[in-house]
Amino acid sequence: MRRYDPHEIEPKWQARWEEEGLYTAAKEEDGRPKFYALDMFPYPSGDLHMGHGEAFAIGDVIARYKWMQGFNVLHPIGWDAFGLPAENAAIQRGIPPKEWTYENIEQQRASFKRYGVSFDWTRQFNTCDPDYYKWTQWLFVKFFERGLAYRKNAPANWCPKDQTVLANEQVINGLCERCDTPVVRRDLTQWFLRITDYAEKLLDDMEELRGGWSDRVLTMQRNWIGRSEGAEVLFRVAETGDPVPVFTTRPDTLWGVTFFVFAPEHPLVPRLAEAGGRAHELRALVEKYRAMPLTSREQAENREGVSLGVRVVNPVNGEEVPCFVAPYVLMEYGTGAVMAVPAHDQRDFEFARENGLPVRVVIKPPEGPTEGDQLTEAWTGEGVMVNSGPLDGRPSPASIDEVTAWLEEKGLGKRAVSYRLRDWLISRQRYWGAPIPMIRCPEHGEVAVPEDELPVLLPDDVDFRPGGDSPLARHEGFVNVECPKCGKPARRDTDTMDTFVDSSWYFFRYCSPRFDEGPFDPAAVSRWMPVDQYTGGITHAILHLLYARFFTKAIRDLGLISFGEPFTRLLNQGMVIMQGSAMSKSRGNLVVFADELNKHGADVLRVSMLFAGPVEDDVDWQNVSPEGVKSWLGRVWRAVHEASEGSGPDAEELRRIAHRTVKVVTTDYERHAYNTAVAKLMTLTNEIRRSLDAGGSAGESASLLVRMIAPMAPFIAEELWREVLGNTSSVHSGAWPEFEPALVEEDRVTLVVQVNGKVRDRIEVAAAAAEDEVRELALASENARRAVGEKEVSRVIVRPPRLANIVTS
Ligand code: ANZ
Repeated sequence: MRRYDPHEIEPKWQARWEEEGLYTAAKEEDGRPKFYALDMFPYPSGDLHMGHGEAFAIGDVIARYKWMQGFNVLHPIGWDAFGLPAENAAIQRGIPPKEWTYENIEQQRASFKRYGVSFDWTRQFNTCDPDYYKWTQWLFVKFFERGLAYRKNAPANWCPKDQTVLANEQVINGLCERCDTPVVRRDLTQWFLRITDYAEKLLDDMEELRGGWSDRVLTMQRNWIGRSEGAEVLFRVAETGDPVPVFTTRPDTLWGVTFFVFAPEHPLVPRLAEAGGRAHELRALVEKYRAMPLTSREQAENREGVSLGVRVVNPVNGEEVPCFVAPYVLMEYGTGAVMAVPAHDQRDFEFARENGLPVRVVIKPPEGPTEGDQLTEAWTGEGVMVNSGPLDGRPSPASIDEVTAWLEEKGLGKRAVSYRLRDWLISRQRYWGAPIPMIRCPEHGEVAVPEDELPVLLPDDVDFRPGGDSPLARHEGFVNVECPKCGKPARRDTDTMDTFVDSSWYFFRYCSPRFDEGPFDPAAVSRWMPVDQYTGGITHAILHLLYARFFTKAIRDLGLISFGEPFTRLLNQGMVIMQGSAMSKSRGNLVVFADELNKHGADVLRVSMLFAGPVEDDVDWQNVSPEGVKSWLGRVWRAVHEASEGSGPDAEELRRIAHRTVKVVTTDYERHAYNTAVAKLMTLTNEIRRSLDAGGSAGESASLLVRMIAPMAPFIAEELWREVLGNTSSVHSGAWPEFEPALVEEDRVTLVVQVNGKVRDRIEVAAAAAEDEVRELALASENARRAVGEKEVSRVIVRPPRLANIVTS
């Protein structure tokens, strides 16, 4: 018998599959149901890393399993090839970004092939290909024509090191997400996409995604959009008569307003400071507040602020209260002004204490002090209303509606909804991105580049090093153009688009990647979309997914498609870490994917990643055991060889076990529980071994085993299937096994799962469940896992089939 040598069989099948065109999705309707399996496409910054090793093993198992079940699978790949990582790396190495990027793509492509990923390579594209970004630009122009893209002067987060603007979400604790440089504020005129127009739809349509997306991700999206219901209330400046609306979620606290706060950027601030006779003192302070990075202002511990010297009139009681400017009020939220209720809002409370302002209780807490000057913190709960004129004695929650109705009646306010979500700033002052296809004409203002002149190509001959102006702004030939409307001299926009724009529609392009009459062929999209299963890291749980959802809705409103959600099901795998922390070169705990691939081969590495734990959990490389997996696959190899030599049917008992395994492993594949599937397949391997050792046959069971391991370990499965079991067509096309119902019927008993002797769960199991299976089931129990919590499991005492006791240390 030949030895199991991955390095011999893997290159062979890689070449054969390519020759046979096994993974090219059918272009035409062929009677099979479609399945669009999508993996988040990679950045080409260097070769693949361990994280890719996990993510793409999962994505590939999903695709292959569907293939074997008879689906017409679309499993495409491309590269998210624009962006700062490529540009910075290229700057450090002195190679043009394009060259560097395409070299890395080739390297990653070769690694994917060695890893046995079943991509349809005929559909590959990269977002930096002019054939792709032409359509990114086209979509931008369509958005512009519909008023969804607009240019405005706005304060922006600026990273002095990367020389670019950052979105709020790219600023972490005041530092640049990429290089940890403190972020400063700059006023720039830039392009925005009006995602806020879709805030309500983005929220409402999440209903469609329930069940297909994890609650965790849905909650993250919901919080990001941040919908608040409340009222807009009209205050008036006593000295000038200016109306000032405020957004509040607590109109029931209107009688407790003791001061009023404006954001430093509020347009009324300069004029009011003038009116209050404080213009001079205020200017420098307001500038200081404005310069604070937006993200850190809200959390500013110091509740500083300055008096404006004017007062506003509270519409409910005619009371006049003093006005301030403070950095904790943001211009981007609500109306940029706040009615301050220190007794019931913690930030207002801190501000009042810091600045010696009165605190008036209007919602009586059930216990504790009720006098403003005795409070030690704001009371934000419910209570009975006091000091509130006509509403005294009412319960506070109910009065929110009453006050709002009363305000509406008097014309002093109205119901209002506010969102945390901001419009999406997409201008980047960098070279390696899709140029924004706009021209600025002195006469005609912002003019879109006409469709027949797209793409606006990125010139190759630029000085792409950062500093001062952006590289494109320094390129005379690029900048100076004629206005498409009047032909007079005009200037091109020299910014490029945020790469999140590129990745907001790539999944449409895969459906018809060479289509040249539009971003996609509507017929192809209606055939393949929406994506049936999207797989990728939890790090993209908010932005990428929100932007992709927004694009899908906007594209629908352009009339190009008829659905509004791009991804029916979403799977977020965990990260690959090392001894509890992220792998990195500087920490010295980096495991290099290519080295592991060279050492173990693709099948062993793939199964090792899948066996390491539930897909959603982080995988600690420390606990990954390629040696263990290699020895299992070696056992499979030998058992299948031996089984292929025998004749006659498998023993009844072995058949029962094998068919039962088909049943439970199929369920595991359905719920992406690959780790438990591997455990069950290991058990089946042992049973086959035992039968063979006893002189029995195992041909049927071996054939079932090979098919069940095929999605995870495609090379060894194909070798055994075709070369050893003598099949003529690939194991990967349409051979998922079915079980015989009569063989899987079994007696069920109740397994009691204990943690440290306490009963935590009861699970129905087969009366014949083996020790391994019982242990697996016990460890997989949600209730047991909750009881174990952070503790370490030291051993599991198993008395199959009725008892398992998990002992922690
Ligand atoms: C008075 C009040 C009394 C408030 C009270 C809260 C509690 P959410 O829930 O996050 O939507 N606010 C409004 N605009 C603001 C801005 N531009 N910058 C900072 N804070 C702002 O928060 C809504 C509340 O945040 C609003 O309701 C307002 O304070 C404040 F007992 O009004 B509230």
